[in-house]
Amino acid sequence: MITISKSKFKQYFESKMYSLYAQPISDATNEQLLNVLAGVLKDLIAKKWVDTKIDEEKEVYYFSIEFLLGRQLKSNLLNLGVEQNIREGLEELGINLDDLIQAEADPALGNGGLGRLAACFLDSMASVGMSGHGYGIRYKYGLFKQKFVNGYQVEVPDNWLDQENYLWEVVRPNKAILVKFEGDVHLENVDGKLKAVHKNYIPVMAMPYDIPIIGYENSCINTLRLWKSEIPRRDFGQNTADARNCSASYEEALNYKYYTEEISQVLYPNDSNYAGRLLRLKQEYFFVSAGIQDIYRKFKKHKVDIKDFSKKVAIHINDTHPALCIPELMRILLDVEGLSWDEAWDITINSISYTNHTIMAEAMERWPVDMLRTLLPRIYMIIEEINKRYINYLNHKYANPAKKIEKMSIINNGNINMANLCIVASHSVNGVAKLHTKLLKEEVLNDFYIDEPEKFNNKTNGIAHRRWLISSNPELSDLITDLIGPSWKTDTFKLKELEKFKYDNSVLDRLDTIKYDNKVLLSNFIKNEYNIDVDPNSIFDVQVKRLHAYKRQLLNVLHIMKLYHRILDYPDIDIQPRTFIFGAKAAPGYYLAKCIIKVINSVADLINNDPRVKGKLKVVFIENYGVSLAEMIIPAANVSEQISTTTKEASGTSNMKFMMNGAITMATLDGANVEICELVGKENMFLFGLTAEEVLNYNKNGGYSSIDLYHSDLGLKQVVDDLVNGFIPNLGIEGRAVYDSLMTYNDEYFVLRDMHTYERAQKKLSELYQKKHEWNRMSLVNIANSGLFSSDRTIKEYGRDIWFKGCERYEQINKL
Ligand code: NBG
Repeated sequence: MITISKSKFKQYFESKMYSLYAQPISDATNEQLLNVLAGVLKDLIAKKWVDTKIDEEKEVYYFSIEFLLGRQLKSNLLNLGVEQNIREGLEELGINLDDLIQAEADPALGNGGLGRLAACFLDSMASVGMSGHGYGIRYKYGLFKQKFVNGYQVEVPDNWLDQENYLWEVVRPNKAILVKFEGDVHLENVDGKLKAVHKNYIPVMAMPYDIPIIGYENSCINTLRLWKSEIPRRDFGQNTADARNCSASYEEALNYKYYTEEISQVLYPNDSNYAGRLLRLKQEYFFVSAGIQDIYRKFKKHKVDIKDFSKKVAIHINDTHPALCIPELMRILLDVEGLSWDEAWDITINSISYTNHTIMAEAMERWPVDMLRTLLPRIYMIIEEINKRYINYLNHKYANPAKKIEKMSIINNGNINMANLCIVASHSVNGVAKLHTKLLKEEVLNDFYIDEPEKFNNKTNGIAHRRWLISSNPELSDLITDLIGPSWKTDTFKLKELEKFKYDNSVLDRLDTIKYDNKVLLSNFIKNEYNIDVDPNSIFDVQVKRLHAYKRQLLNVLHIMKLYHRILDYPDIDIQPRTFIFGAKAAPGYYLAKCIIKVINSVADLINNDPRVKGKLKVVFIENYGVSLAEMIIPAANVSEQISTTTKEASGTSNMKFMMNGAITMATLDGANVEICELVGKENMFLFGLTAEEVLNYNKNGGYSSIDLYHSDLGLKQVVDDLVNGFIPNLGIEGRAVYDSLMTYNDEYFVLRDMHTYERAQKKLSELYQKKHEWNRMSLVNIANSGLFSSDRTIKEYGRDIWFKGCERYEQINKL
């Protein structure tokens, strides 16, 4: 929280314009105005930022290969509590703040839920006043921009740094760090002790770029430190005597430059999928090594005994991508500090905690031993030793250890299993929603759970309600404050008080008007971008998330086809008009996902241009879904489609955002939909589909035949056949590929199996929408019960149960 008067602000703004651009305000472009505004804000927070860095009793470091930040200006203004004065000050200078908000680049340094969760966590750590910082990579190119050409996804590079520097970052060359790749490692006798000596390595410089993370109306400003890879500068003050000479010839120098810069060049566009590529491994070690060395350097300044490291430092591994934190910390403790293995191991375990984000086998990281050993020889030695000792432990503990070793060892069949490494070497393993954690304990990680049950815990995900409600849905936020006062903004459990207005029709009507206004805004956007007319009175039924077979956008579109056939068969049928809205990027190499995009676009073309539909159905696929679009789409949704195959979606987080904005959830009992259901009750959402037990049972024992189902249900057969019989124009081999996934490959994700109950639930929904007050009552109940999903709650639980457990600050965090 800072205070600044309008006149002071204008003064600062003008002088910043002169110092940065030597020109009057009237000559400036929006980009320049934005730079100037960010410059003024950075000046205003500078002192507080430095002060926050004065160390707390214990600090949290959150390592994540993705941070999907979204635009920062609006959220920074909100958190600093200065939006009003700055808006008015700018207005007096003839500048519209909203234009500047829109002009900001949206840094897409993440794929989906995992990266966005990391960004919400940063916001919450600062907002609850926790000293918690992020470490990641400053990718030159973020997630690709998506365009549709003839209904196909085309990927365009996301050159978000076209201005060289990011608005909010501060580069700190004096904090650069050397990261070593390849080379040879020998154990040498140095001063009577066996030490690892790394020679002939390739040095890469990690340059830190810091972004301030501003807490909500408090004085806490944390840091997200993103590393950029560079060729070491000549004045780089590290001892590089053992480094390989990579620049002997001109050509070698060029190759070397490429080798170093390539590392932070581009974000892997994969979601919930294991890339398995050397460059990815380089990225992982690059930011982990830089981060751990950075923490160690800071720690040494305090002159605290190294044995108390874990009392000062909590290191969190967001999924397995930063798993090399473990051997890297061991390396420093062994090779730099000279500790014994047992001492180093104790410190490492006590410092490190790990979150698992998926149970899907294709997302599990397994690095080939040869690849890792060549790229990171010392790190490999350490992993090998961890594995050796762990197998030893299993051998002693179990009467029949062979089976255990097969499943639990870290190195197996020439691969290093990164999840196993994380579990063995951390003091806490958590899942991200109740069902997910249960599946980890009882299925996927059952052997580990039996071995060390106390390590396992659940932390149901959350979202930054400041961005996803206060900022992106100001009308709703004002209504809530009108009704129950402002305290919900810092304590979202207070939203519960809204329930007392359940039967107040005037409140329900206001809710309805707000939703309508948001729908108008989205309709205007759709009209401008795609020249499609959508009726804001129709149900806005939304599915926005990455495109993945398990998320079942296919189920949604097949159901749309069913509705379409019904309208064709019964032209006078009275059905509630609906606008189906999709937003989804497919990983560039994920063929089936790209085919599904083509199917949805072709169906949209067919339906939107058929006069017989008479506007009862519209299908809109919004291109390039990302954080900024989500901020507009979610507040305008009536229906939130959360229809993954049960057991497959670890949590989901858009489900929480929709709920908080008053959408009703159409859901399988998967991920955090389970918690939503516990909160609002079955009667305030629409449930369908196989249960987790049924899915597990099919997976284990078989017994499902999509072909049998197809032959026994004519309506189902019709829409499946549409994929290949020419009924949908402009659909060629993509329709066939999707058809095959259902028929030839026995419908792995039970799309056809769940169609019947889905359809029934959709019909019920459609009928209910016509009863305005009942619908809005459900909407209100959803908002009122969404308080649990603030990521402030999630972060406090991490603090209480994982990061600050057993230390003095624990008590404090408990009270937050
Ligand atoms: C994703 C899950 C989501 C979950 C987010 C955040 C990965 C590996 N996992 O269900 O699929 O909401 O993580 O926890 O990206």
